[in-house]
Amino acid sequence: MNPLEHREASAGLLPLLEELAAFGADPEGGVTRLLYTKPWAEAQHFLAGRMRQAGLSARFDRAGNLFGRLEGTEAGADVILTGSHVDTVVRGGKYDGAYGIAAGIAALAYLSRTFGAPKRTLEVVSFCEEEGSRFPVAYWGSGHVCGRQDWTLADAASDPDGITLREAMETVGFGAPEQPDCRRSDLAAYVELHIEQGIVLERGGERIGIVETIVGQRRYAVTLAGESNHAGTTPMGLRKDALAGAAEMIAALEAMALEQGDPLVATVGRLDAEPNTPNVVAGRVRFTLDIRLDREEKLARFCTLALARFESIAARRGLAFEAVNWLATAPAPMDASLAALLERAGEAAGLTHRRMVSGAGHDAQLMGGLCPSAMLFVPSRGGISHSPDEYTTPAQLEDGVRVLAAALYELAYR
Ligand code: HGY
Ligand code: MN
Ligand code: MN
Ligand code: MN
Repeated sequence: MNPLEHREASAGLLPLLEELAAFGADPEGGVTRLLYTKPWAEAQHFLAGRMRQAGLSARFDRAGNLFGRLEGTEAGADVILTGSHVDTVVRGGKYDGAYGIAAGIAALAYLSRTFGAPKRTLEVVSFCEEEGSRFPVAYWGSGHVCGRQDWTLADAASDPDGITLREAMETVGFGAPEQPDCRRSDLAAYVELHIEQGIVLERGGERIGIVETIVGQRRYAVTLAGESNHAGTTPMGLRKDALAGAAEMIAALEAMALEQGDPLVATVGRLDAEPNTPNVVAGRVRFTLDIRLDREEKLARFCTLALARFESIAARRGLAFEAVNWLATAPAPMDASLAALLERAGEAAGLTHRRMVSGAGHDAQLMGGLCPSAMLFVPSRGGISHSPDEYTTPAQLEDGVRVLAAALYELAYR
């Protein structure tokens, strides 16, 4: 067996993915592993153990990012990093994020076992948070590694139960000033293996995808304040109904997005009405806004027009309107030479491949501002993700690890 075919790279991957999925397994199906919750902490400490078992040293930084390290022989050489995020959405799948971490651990263990110590140090990271599913902040892990995150948000951001990010972080033992700083300046490259979360590969029949650009993203928290009132005695014309106002805004947003056309997407994924009671006109509504496009100026313009439309709806209805911008990422081009390396590795493994845009946001989007970064996709069945039905076959999962191992070999051993 020619070790350079890296056929053994995925040894241990599948059981590791299953064990990881148990942390936050939702009785309704899927996985819910939100930042700084008990399942999150248990998963990170479990992964630290698996990294050490794989012969890596493991350490946490102040935000709870976990790094497994395979020391290189060339002192002072910058580090080659792979990995992804350990957090999930509510009732998400078992592959989003987790696959990139498990694959990185499997690949580093395989490379070390097969080729010994690398010239350049290899690390696999389990970023603490990427989704923005518990707190309005997203990319809390990679954002701090890149120096693009703001610690003061830890006190400004609260979850739906009113717990601040800092309180949650300290509850699971992170956020202490004496803990290692998150900022890295010693990275030569970042390569992230991830499920596609879309249907392009399955439709095209290719085995792997090489990401050229990750779309830009804006996230807002919108608050509408009207007047709670009696559902039976308040005439329609005298209401300041925050829920009816939100409904008009959401319908207007969808119409604007359809008019703009693909690939722009606009989503209201979370809505909380107060007092959320059948016989009370809603006095306050908070909802989230997630807008994405691969063109920065068009994305910014769409957001401006949408928020202006919301303001005019609110004014007409006598509602107070506030939109707080929690995330603004520009479209992120991936590193061309790393993309070419992944393509060559795919060819060498005899896998069909295509270049593509990622409609999903990823840690590589932020890492690309710090060091040359690239992303490798494997197919998602039916394009489904952020759902308990997220699925990728074992053979497809193993394809990805083979290509990742080949790319890491080129980057760290040659
Ligand atoms: O929302 C996203 O695109 C990513 O999965 N965080
Ligand atoms: Mn996700
Ligand atoms: Mn992800
Ligand atoms: Mn993502």
